[in-house]
Amino acid sequence: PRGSTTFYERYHTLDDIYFWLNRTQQDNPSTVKLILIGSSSEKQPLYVLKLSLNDRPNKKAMWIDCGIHAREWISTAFCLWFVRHSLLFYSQNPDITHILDNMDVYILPVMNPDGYKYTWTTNRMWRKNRAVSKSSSCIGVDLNRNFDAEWCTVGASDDPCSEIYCGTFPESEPESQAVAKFLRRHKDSVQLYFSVHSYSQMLLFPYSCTLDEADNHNELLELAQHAAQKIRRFYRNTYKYGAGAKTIYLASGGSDDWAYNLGIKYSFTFELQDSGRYGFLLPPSYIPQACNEALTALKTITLKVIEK
Ligand code: ING
Ligand code: ZN
Repeated sequence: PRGSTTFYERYHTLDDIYFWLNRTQQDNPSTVKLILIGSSSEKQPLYVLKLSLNDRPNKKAMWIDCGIHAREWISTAFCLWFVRHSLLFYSQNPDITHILDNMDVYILPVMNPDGYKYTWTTNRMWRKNRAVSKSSSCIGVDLNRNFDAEWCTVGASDDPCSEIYCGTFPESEPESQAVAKFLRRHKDSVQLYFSVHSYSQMLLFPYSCTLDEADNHNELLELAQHAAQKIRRFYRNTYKYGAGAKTIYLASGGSDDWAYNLGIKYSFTFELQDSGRYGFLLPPSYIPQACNEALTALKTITLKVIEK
């Protein structure tokens, strides 16, 4: 199935995704690199795929992570979709060509491999990672509450049994620590950060951890607004947009707030389809439109940032 369109219109097991990562690298040896950035608490590898379609000097970069929450399968499907789109349409589609001529892309398709695997084998609605707690028999930390952004102050819990458990300290989890270390090392080149979730159809930006506005709030608002308008025009679908705290809810320890405070001034969390009918159980037949909507948003924002 790999290589045919239909592969990207289905959800895939963790083993399938590891196989796909290797094949994608092997089939594109000059443009795709696999970077091992760490491993999960159950020792699954965390692979980042680096797309570098052109070797201009001093290129900027963007980061995309998917699958931070295990049950949000459309998120991981989007990372695969993005890679396919990039490799297939570079030098065909002017937008993706312009983006990849100006930027390298780091893509982490499954930030939470242990949780993702668990949603395939045992509990489809699992959200957290699968870390064992010292103080409780409950399993798992919410990786999007484990970053060092007003850690565990609001919209997070210090109860290991909670779905929004923040962990024992910021970056206590190998998955969040691997991402944070990688981005700290690459922060001078990484200009854009995207974290992909579902569901609720929103384009969010910092802050989620406080009601204070980000320094460049108006700029982020305008970027998100343009992206939402494009989705509405092309796909007749509605996405809300705004700072996380006012648009979805106050929540500390999120990756986009942390990346923003690190200095990545264009930092976004996308909540993909749908708006509640299927929720996390989005049927595979919705994958193409859901991914194309997110792709439209990502491209709209990135093209505008490149022009700045
Ligand atoms: N939503 C995000 C969550 O982790 C979010 C919303 C974004 C929180 C940014 C904090 C920072 O709760 C989903 N669906 O997971
Ligand atoms: Zn999520």
